[in-house]
Amino acid sequence: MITFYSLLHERHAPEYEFYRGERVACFESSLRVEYVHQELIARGHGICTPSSDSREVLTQIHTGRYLNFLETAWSRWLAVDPANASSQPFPSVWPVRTLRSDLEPDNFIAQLGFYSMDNGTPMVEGTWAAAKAGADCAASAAHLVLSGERSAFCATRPPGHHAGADFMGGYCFLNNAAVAAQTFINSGVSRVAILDVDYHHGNGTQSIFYDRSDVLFISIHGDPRTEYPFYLGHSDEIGQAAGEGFNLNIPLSAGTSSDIWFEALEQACSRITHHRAEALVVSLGLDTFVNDPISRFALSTPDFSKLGARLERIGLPTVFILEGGYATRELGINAVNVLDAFDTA
Ligand code: Q9C
Ligand code: ZN
Repeated sequence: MITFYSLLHERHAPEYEFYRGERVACFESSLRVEYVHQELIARGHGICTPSSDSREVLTQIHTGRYLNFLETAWSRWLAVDPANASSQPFPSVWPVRTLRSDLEPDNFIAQLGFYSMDNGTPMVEGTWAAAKAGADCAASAAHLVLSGERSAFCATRPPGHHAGADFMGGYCFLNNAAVAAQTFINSGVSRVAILDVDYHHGNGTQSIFYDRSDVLFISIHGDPRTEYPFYLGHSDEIGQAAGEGFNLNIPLSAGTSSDIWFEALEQACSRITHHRAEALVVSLGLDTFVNDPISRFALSTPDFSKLGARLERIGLPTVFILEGGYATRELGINAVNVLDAFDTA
């Protein structure tokens, strides 16, 4: 399967995040994509650098002021104090209920909270360049599939599915899956489905398309009553206005077996067929893996082949976007198992 990849991902390499009150090495590391890249080459997949500029489509997915914030964040962090060059900014205050989220404050840390859903999404100097390259890969993959290729894969990081129209979170900055889906729509595809199989609910993607009927969003994920992102992803979220009926959440308890997970996948696949989708975007998180360090489903390495084969049977032109997956050494094998099974099904 043709894969889009940019070395610029390496420029997003924060040193630490917070975990249970302590500073720990980032789970979402550069090595993740390097393992995927290695495995793609070992199994003979072609690798391309992105050929499309996602700037236009990004303005359809994200607000102008959020994009401007992200692009200029690092220089304004340095403007606060040049010594900030060697430290990672984290938000510490958020506009929750009763506080105003219409007025952007002038203070940089207050802005960071204004545009963040958590304090778990560290930013560094190269974050914008890496995230933008990922979005360019997503647009490129959709264009390749529009030109007649059956499928394409984006071996990108940072991931995207927690990022909404005007906020970052969950290691995500730009919503790559939304970029791919919107690229299909812009080229005249009337109905697109996004299937999010990451362990965590794709709150950003859901919120971006929640009132639209042209993009069906389906997510299978850890129940938000106990799992991140906690505040979205329940089964009663079905879409609103024109989008009513075009959002499907299948939350499963932490600890769910792979048999139950594949039953949920059947439900998702039949909804995609029923929607008469013309193209599919898969938010391919591999943190459903049994040995994932921050997630609690039980898929095995062979299960990822089973997933790829089932997705192929949907029969649609498909763009795969890498999302989460933190069992770093196994990530390449698990990801490429999905792609190889899709290719050979
Ligand atoms: N501090 C994705 O899989 N919290 N994001 C983890 C460790 C957030 C995961 C707890 C998990 C976000 C794309
Ligand atoms: Zn995840």
